[in-house]
Amino acid sequence: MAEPPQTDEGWFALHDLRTVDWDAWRDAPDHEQDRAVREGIDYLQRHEAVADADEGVSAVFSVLGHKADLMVVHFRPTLDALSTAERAFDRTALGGFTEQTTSYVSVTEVSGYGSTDYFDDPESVDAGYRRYVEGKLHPDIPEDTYVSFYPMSKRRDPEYNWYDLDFEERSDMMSAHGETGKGYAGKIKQVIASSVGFDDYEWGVTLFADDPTDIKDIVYEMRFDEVSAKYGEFGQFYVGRRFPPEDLDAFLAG
Ligand code: 76R
Repeated sequence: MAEPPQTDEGWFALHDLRTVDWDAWRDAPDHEQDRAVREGIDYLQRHEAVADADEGVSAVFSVLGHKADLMVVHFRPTLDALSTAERAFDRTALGGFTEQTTSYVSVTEVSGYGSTDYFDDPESVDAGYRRYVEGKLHPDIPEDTYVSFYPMSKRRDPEYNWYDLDFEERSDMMSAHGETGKGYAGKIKQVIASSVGFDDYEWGVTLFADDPTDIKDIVYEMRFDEVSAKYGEFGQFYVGRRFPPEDLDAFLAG
């Protein structure tokens, strides 16, 4: 058997994607719309403030195109907390105007393809590296930002089977991947979360950027990295923009 990398896990993630029933929304009387906006803002503010758990982060995004209108992203310490957050949205008057078209469940992950010092003894690595790992396991979400979310897997074809490769070979490819990624320092923030055992692909990738072209550029450039070119398989892409809960009214009016 090829050797799996060591991993460490942090917060669990739920990407909750919803369409708005615009016909029902337009037909609804003012007082129902007002209640939906009020309860929606209250829900989003409370969850962004993580009033429902000890720690975590949440954010809401408007999504372009037909696949969804809204994406609510939650990171929480447990799957149970995510489940509670998901159900609480359904119970709001806003939830009644939405349909959950898809969703994605995962857990933030770092893997030991590089140095294994952190995995052998987290105390042995320097504070800067620990902060770096901590930021991956317990990410924040930039405020005024574009987002791209997509699930992906590593291929398991007879010719290209990632899970059959020697550790060394995978490690070399991941390090080349990391080098490409470093070229986007300051432009792209990525959250990599494993969905093995939780959802249909193996990872959920969430990219944040001030400039959406940087999202296009990194995904395109990485297609030429050996690891993505030979072993990457991708699900659907969702692109959107974060908005503050107080702007829910404007989102629904628009
Ligand atoms: O060196 C390090 O500390 C980290 C190196 C690193 C790992 C191990 C790294 C760096 N990534 C790692 C793991 Mn990544 N990443 C993606 C995508 O669309 C595509 O083709 C791929 C989607 C992007 C855009 C991205 C960005 N990465 C992973 C894994 C787990 C693989 C496994 O365990 O087999 C996946 C699925 C994945 C996918 N990666 C970086 C980036 C960026 C910007 C970096 C460098 C900056 C940084 O480390 O913060």
